[in-house]
Amino acid sequence: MSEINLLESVTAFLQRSHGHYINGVSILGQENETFSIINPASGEMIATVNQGGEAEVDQAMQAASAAFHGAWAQTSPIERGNCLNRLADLLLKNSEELAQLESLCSGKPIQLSRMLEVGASADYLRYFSGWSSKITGETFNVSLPSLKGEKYSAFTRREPIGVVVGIIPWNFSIMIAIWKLGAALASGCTIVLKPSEYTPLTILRVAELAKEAGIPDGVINIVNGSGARIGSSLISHPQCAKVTFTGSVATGMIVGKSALEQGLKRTTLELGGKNAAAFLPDMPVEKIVDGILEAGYVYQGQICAAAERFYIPSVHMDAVLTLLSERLSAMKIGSPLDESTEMGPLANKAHYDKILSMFEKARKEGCEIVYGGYALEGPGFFVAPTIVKANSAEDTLMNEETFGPIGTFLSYEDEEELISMMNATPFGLSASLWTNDMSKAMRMTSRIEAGFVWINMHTFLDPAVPFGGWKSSGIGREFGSAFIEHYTELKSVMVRY
Ligand code: TXE
Repeated sequence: MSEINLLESVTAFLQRSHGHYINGVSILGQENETFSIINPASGEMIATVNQGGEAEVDQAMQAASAAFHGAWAQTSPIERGNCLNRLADLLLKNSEELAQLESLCSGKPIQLSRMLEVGASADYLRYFSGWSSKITGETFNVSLPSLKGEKYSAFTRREPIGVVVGIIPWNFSIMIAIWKLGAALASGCTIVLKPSEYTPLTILRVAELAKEAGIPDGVINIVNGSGARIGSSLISHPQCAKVTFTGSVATGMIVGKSALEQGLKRTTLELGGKNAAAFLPDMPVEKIVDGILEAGYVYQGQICAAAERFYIPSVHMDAVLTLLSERLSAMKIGSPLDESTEMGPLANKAHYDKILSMFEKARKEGCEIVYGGYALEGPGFFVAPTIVKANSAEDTLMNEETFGPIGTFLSYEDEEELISMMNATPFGLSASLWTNDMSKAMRMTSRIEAGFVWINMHTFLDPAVPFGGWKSSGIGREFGSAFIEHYTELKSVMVRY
């Protein structure tokens, strides 16, 4: 099969001058500096974007604050939900344009862009739309003395926290932005988004659709630029009440520290990890391999919840790695714009270099590279999907997040050893157990230190189910009703009558 034809609207959008989206208007900003957007499948520049500075940060934060106290505060909860629903409709109506743009910028295979970046984003918006009218407090019986017959009552209100700064990574530039935006807007907050400098384009188009959906100006703003240049200005801005961040642990720590130091600003940090997938001995080899492919290799492994440490019963190890090598060698690697592509390039050059250095590290430490471990010839940032057999739990690839298509494998003998190896990490975002013995899986689940545990599946998220990390993998939860606590402040009101 060959590449799909790019829509005219995609080509036209790429040719525009890009900058920021503030108070309902696309602007270029005051800085002269631009940065390039590189198509990771070709290594070629496809657009440029103006770098933001203090002026754009201030303009966006002021616009978000004015909308928070003005138009958005005057929009009823039901109408806020209607706005999110109309935006979902428009995402679907413009689905192909958004998916093509995203695949060009991120290297995501087009089918995944359609399904996750657009389809799932619309579902998340619809889920959050329902919550906008269901955010409630509690009432209380008060035990204060009544000397002259006076009575008391008390209740709590959940009030929107204010202007939220959303810092977005490059792996799901629409969907993760929608997670933050949906939660903020449903709660009555307004938002300033800072996309990744690698993938800043598609969300600019989404902001235009938000205006078409009737979301008032200033409710959604976007400032583009490098994190190092504008990250701290956004966090320290007096109008910033909360920061919601998804990205690496290292940057998440900087963001969290800075938010605390800048006046105990609230944070939701969804960080990386070194997620484990464990297969119990009752699983047949074929099923184990299907599970590994689902858990570790979708979208080149560039999913924060994906598994990178694979624990296999020693009796199955050789057969599993042989079959997995066969399946990886049959995988169709190629253009993200080819509908039959199963694996595209890594998302950017810096990440590609990091993955190549991880291959080297594995070799230096004497790990066996069972399959892959090299860059593919030709243009673009392509690498082979890779299988590494670790020597021990101490190997770098059993401990450091690669965020790439590298599964690292270790065998185990018994359940106790397995649980202790799974938990021996400073991270705790997700884990999976694969077995037909449900009672064993349920007993083991309660001992796993992770914010999300799957049984016989991995990586799938649903807007109704809270998502977030234990330990160094984060603070706070997205989705479910759990998000409400993180986007509202609790106010207690007591009345004497
Ligand atoms: O991520 P960062 P990068 C991992 C992955 C990758 C590595 C680096 O292994 O190779 O991180 O990728 C903004 N203040 N993950 O550099 O730094 C930045 O501009 C405020 C895992 O892209 O975490 C971007 O918008 N913001 C991960 C966002 O933070 C700052 C997803 C994320 O960038 C900032 C992505 C600062 N000082 C990468 N510095 C996951 N697990 O989900 C940067 N940023």
